[in-house]
Amino acid sequence: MKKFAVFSGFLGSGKTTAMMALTKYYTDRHGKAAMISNDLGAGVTLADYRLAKLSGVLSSEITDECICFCHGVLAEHLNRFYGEGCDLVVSDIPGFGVGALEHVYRGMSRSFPGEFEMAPFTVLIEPRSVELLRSGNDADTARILRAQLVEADLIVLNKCDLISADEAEEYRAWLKENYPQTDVLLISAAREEGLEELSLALKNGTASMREPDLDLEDKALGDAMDRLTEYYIQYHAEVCCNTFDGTDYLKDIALRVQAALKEGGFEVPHLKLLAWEPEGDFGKVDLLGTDRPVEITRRFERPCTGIAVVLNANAVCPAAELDRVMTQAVEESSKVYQLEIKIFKKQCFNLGE
Ligand SMILES: Nc1nc2c(ncn2[C@@H]2O[C@H](COP(=O)(O)OP(=O)(O)OP(=O)(O)O)[C@@H](O)[C@H]2O)c(=O)[nH]1
Ligand SMILES: [Mg+2]
Repeated sequence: MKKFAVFSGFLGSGKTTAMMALTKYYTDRHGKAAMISNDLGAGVTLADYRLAKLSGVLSSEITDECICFCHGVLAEHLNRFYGEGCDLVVSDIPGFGVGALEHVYRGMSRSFPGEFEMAPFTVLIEPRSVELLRSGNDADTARILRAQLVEADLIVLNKCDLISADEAEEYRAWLKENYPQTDVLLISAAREEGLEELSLALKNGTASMREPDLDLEDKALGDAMDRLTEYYIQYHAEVCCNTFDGTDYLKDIALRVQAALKEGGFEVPHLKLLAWEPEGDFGKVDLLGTDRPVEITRRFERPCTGIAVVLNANAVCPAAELDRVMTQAVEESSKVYQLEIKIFKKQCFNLGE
């Protein structure tokens, strides 16, 4: 079997966490699986792929292009995994993933007829996004969420650990009623719950290859995408004496970025802060909005002396301003923690430019 599925969903909905959990679970119980991390950035290794590697998940990365437009490269990655005995490969998609059915599912079927078996097009959503939709909100985020869900073959409500079982069922019923073409599964990727149902849905299901009524020219949707700025930095940080708490250091940077963006009236749907020691110990901190608490996703197990750091941000903020905020936060935190830093790579670009 050469099964392939795309995981779409809003920034921070848990695609990477779910792909990592599923890949491990599926490999343990159903057959070998792998994941592809698809993010934008020129020739760099981004946080999600590094996280998958540090977590021991079979994975690869496509960074220079969206899988919508590089079918040959995607096919190479898929064939390598299938050649290694994988039955299932899942990939995420950068930006908001809107249009993936046409560009990836039908596109791959046209480029490589009959070669890959398409599993249901899977869209992840988290409870607070369902709440936003239920409120009838018409802001950018709600428009993007609706455009994503209309395309879905399978909706996965993630982060169910954050709500009660009754609420989860209520949300499922609402999603089912509003998107009757799909199945709706409940999972908690972080707690590795609901993965059997998800495995079976991907293993046994096939993509509908529908052509939903999707207005890709929707100006508001395009404008919303254009407002997003991506930031990437990779550097090395070494303490001058003794050791330091790598997790607290990442958290300190996140708090500074959060405060500065909030003060400027900007938003940050997802800031990822990942750092690791040469022996493999690592820490990860996430920020999912200026109004939400900084989350410690994984703590370093030991005190740090020298770490490699990758920070990725998606923000609704002009590129120059985001660059300034991020650079200042890194400099200030590094000073407080008495770290000498050496920057290897930095990129900041607006998706609309
Ligand atoms: N409580 C809870 N948190 C989760 C769950 N899944 C993911 N998260 C957290 O949500 C945040 C974002 O998760 P990611 O997997 O990075 O989300 P993503 O969709 O890949 O984000 P982008 O790559 O920015 O699009 C991280 O802090 C995760 O730890 C879950 O099931 N429950
Ligand atoms: Mg991700």
